[in-house]
Amino acid sequence: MTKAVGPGQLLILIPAFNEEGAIGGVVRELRQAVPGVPLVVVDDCSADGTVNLARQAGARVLALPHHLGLGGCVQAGYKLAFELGYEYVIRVDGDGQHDPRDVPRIFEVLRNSGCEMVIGSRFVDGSHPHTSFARSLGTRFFRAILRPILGRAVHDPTSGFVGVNRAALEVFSRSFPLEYPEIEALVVLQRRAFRFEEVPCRMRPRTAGRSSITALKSLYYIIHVLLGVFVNVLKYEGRRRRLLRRRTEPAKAQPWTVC
Ligand SMILES: Nc1nc2c(ncn2[C@@H]2O[C@H](COP(=O)(O)OP(=O)(O)OP(=O)(O)O)[C@@H](O)[C@H]2O)c(=O)[nH]1
Ligand SMILES: [Mg+2]
Repeated sequence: MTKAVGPGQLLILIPAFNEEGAIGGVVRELRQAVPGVPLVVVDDCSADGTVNLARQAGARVLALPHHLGLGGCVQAGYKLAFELGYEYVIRVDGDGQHDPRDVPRIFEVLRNSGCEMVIGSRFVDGSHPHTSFARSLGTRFFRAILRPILGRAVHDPTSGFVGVNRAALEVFSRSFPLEYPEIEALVVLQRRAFRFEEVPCRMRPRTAGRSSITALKSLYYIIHVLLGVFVNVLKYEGRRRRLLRRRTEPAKAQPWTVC
């Protein structure tokens, strides 16, 4: 792959796991929506025809040798983009739920707002698209938890339709939650005083493949992400206190020196 040079360079990252029913269409739609923008499908060791279909449709494929799960899969893509020198990365899921026609708007806000992260949000304009009961309950719950932590509202904290700039890319290529990464990633950014913006986006129902978030997994999801969020908050508090202590402690007396 050729190295990206100069500012304004965008890479589209598509995590995919067993998405042979959708991946070809996703890549083709993206090529229409953002012609000329490089597309990389990060294949999470799929057991079906995802890799071949993605290539046939015109994407580059980073084929992981082992299954890493969604967070590891996205982080592998972030690392690649960072190493190649890209300025911006927009993640679009390989299941066809994100509408590629929204990518240019996310990119525009990413470039012009100076925010480190731009989230394609289902709910920002007050609309209530059809989502499962468990999913909408989880979204409400995490909205409430995140508000005091982030110091502002976030409407769609579980959205995977996310653009990042190079500063966030650098952070995420070093540290990114392995499972259910979207919510924890927001807390990781907040610890660095990074800003985010939400852009209203269409979200389509899945027409092929299977969602990772089954009813039973929703409970595991909530407990797992809650723990991750609090560990991140505690880490941040610990670091903030140490910094404050260092600033307020009187300077240690210098040992006598004989001249
Ligand atoms: N399920 C799953 N998806 C993965 C994994 N690794 C990469 N992915 C891809 O990550 C994207 C998001 O996965 P989804 O299961 O659709 O998760 P989601 O979009 O948050 O949940 P839904 O709204 O229920 O679809 C898809 O493009 C998957 O193909 C993995 O280990 N498990
Ligand atoms: Mg999905």
